Amino acid sequence: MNKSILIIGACGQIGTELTLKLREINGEKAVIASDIHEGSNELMQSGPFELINAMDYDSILKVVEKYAINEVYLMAAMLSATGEKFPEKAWELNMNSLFNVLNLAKSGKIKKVFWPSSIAVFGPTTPKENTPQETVMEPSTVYGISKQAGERWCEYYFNKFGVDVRSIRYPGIISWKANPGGGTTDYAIEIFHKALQEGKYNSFLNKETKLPMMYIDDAIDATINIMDAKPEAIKIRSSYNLAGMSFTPHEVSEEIKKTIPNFEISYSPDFRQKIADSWPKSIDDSKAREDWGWNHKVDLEKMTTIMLENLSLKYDFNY
Ligand code: VAH
Repeated sequence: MNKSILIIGACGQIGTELTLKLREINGEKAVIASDIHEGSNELMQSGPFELINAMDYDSILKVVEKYAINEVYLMAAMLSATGEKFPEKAWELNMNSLFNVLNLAKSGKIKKVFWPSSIAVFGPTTPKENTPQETVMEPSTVYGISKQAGERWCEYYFNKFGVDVRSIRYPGIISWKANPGGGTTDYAIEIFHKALQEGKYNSFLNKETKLPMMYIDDAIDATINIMDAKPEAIKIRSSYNLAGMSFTPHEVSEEIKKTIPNFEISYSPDFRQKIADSWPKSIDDSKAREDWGWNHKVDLEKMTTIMLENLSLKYDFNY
């Protein structure tokens, strides 16, 4: 069957680069980007775009029917930090958008769904090192609660209605093309921009806050790999643990100093410190590796090089 793909939330940090990659693979006409507002010039010029409110079933259905969509990547969500400022809105967006897409699949209007979960499903009582696929999950953020609930609904729709929905628990995602939006791990992106713009960064997480992270290319590869896997390979229909690397603000600042020796970091933890403290330090993603061949490629050193090289072009910075 020829793929006709709809990406909801295509203008976000992951959605932008996922759209570009899927268009590279499948051709621009096969991939419809959508969001509640228009996106970057690069995204808007790369292929078809539709305005969709992810909470409005009819606005999604209209585009699904217009393009005979058979696969949906639902990338729209309110992330952890913003979700703590607007808890009801976060719950509404994160849950209603998921129900809309699961119900489209249940009715047979689409064949396959990707929905991102997050390591935010884990909470303060979860083992912090090498967090297992199955363990205690008592999330303490609205974002984490919505992702935990969403995982249960994905598994329910698969078991009850045969909906082919696949999911990954993303760690913090690092990228330079599209700005992040309201996450707790965003410090790991901001630090590179500030290092080049100002030579210093005041981190909103403290020095030793170790969190699971991943470079965007690995996250996009994992997303496409799990969607291309044979159905029988997907043995977990809630969501798969996924990990790339784990590091602290101190460790990433030391890596930056190898290129920008005078870079200075300071620490002023804010409300996001409590969120970060509730999350794991490292993740056991052996199930994803066993079931559908996941393997990350980018480590802290390589990620730092990529980020500084690309952002120095953007800021015209010679180091
Ligand atoms: C956030 N970037 O910080 C997201 C992510 C694991 C963190 O889900 O909210």
